[in-house]
Amino acid sequence: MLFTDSTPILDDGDALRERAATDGYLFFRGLLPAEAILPVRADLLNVVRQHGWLTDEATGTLDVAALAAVPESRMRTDIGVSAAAYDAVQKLESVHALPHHPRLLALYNTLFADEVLVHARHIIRMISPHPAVFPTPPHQDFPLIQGTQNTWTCWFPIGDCPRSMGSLKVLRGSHKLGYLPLKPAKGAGAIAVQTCPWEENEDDWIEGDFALGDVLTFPAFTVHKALPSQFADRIRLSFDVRYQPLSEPVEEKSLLPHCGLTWEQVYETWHTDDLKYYWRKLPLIYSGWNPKLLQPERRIC
Ligand SMILES: O=C(O)CCC(=O)C(=O)O
Repeated sequence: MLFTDSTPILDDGDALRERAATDGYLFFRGLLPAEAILPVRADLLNVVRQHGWLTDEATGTLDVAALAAVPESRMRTDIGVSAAAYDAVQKLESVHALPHHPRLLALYNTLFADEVLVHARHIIRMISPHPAVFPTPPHQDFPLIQGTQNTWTCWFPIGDCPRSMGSLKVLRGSHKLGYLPLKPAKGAGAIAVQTCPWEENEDDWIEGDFALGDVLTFPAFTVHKALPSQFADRIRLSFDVRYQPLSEPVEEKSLLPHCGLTWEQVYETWHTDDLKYYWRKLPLIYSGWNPKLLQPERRIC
């Protein structure tokens, strides 16, 4: 089944909450303007080019042999490129500005009917055909992020991303299941929810061809996974970023960079100060971290 476009109810908080309570996701066609995304795409591909992997910018085609020569130990297999390339991406000011786009802030402000906290930890996937990189397995974000259960993931591609390029799909209604036991898995996060009877109904998996600007968002218990890419030589660029009501607890790792760098290192070449440490000015409530939530259970249902 295909995503329902919620653009017609974008400004109606009650309608958004009602639909999200039923489906466990919201999808918006063209929410982000091309002029907000294209400069970020250029910045990301510039990093890929500097590492010698890009052969065609328009399509995001890679020199597969050059990328495959990067040893697995130097890869960020959850991201799709080397750790060094990902550090360079995390230093980009444009990457940290995009999640604060007014259209995203307005969406979550309407959805939460509350002030919005943008998590500072943005994940920039650059899913590539490197042999150690696998499609993201079916999982819930809550064990990985914790804090309030009312944290929403926002997934959007940085360029067109049809299903054939490995876009994200969600299991409709799975947010109602609460926390699901885990098993180890290949792919981003390295965990998957255990196979359960609800997975047998393929019709409950909702998917779609994303065009530049389309946005998918879902709460912390919604099961989601990536489709396998049909392209042997293309990079899939996407953001997954997170938003929550400001008045609810946040786990402190959500405010750290998604790489080994410090914020001071991330900020080294920025031209503006507005977004530096923006969360320190906010009245945050912190929650603890429960490592047990990430421990795979042996029982398979
Ligand atoms: O983009 C992907 O492949 C994974 C994204 C994801 O798991 C998420 O948005 O939480």
